[in-house]
Amino acid sequence: METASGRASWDKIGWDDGLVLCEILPSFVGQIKKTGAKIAPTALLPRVQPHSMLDLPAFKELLSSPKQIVITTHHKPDADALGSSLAWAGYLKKKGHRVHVITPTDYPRFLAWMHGNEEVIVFNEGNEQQSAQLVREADVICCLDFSSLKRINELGGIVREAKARKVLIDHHLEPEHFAEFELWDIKAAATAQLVYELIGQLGDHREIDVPIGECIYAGIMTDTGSFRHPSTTQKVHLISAELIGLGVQTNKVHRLVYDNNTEAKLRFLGFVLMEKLVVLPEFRTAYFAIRSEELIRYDSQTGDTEGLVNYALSIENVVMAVVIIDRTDGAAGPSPADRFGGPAAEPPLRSNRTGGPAANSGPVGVPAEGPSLSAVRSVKLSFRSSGDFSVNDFARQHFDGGGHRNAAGGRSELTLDETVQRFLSLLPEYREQLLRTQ
Ligand SMILES: [Mn+2]
Repeated sequence: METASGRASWDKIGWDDGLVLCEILPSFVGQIKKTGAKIAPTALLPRVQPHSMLDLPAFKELLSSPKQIVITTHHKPDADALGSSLAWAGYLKKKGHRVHVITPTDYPRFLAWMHGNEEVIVFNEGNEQQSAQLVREADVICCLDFSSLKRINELGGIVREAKARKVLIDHHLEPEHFAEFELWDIKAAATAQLVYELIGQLGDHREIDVPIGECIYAGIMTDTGSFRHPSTTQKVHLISAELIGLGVQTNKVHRLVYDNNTEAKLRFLGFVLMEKLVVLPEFRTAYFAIRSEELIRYDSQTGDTEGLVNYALSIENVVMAVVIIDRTDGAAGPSPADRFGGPAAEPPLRSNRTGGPAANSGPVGVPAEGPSLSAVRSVKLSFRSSGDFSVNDFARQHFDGGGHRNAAGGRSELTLDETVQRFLSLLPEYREQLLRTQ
């Protein structure tokens, strides 16, 4: 990943974001705490331009008359991706624009409360033609919370070719620079923070109402790991305070996002922690290996396996954690984003974004309908590490993946059992490295 110039090539980022700042930095911080070294966490990130500012007068001019606007965000949107998109959409609609939000894929059901959710067009749920037409006809396309067009799957090529003026609003590393208007700041805690600030810079702070504010708050809350990651600056708290002042009920947003588990998801978590967790103290490693029939048995939905790997990494003395999931993908095979997809290693089961608890779920144990004849067997791996042990190197060398030093994804075309055997057979080679990891 490191190039000769010492600059990292981040082109293999494939896992769902927010994590760049949220899940990697804490491990740096852990490292800093342990060594007592006084290094700013950002000093450990690759040297990149920290931000690019929008040409505000030109941008104001662009939005000075009603436009057809498409907003899109990354594969398997998280709360910041969807929240920033819907907040920006809510604002643009108030300003008289015609706005469509298109997501490349579905997203977790705990985001369905967001204002504007019911109008979201999910590209890969049979809306490919409609989406392509909207993108082709748009005057302006806003790309939020991702920095490379491959993060939006097939939609990427359509956006690239579209005649529209393109706008990037993002906080991830190394943007592809495909947009004429870039508001990019890796120091921003969330894209939702950038949206909040941009609306203010456009002189429209008063347009931020409670529904828009709730979406912004959700993005900031989740991307900062509930205000605990190092990205949680004074500014983040000040913005949150202003949102509270506007009438956003932060406890309500927190509850909607975090206290909205299905019974099946919790039982799945219980099952996995009880039955599937394997701890290998001799390698300071812990892993879960999950069968596709287990996902079906617990009616696993998009987002349900998110964060699982962190339970394994939270074990005292463990420095490498892995979730290995047998998933059967659709005929098209894994998407480019999935290919390196860490936390997004979910089974391609039914969409559930509009469902209330179990609203569109069949009884537990009933397999999801979907492509099975042409399905491609594939096993996904999601890696986390702490300290200087690089799961990026590990995943790249052995599991056709990569990502970042402390968070990476990978894949295997072997069966689940064979993949586990292969993983275990690699550990002795890394034993010394794992043992000396700080
Ligand atoms: Mn984000």
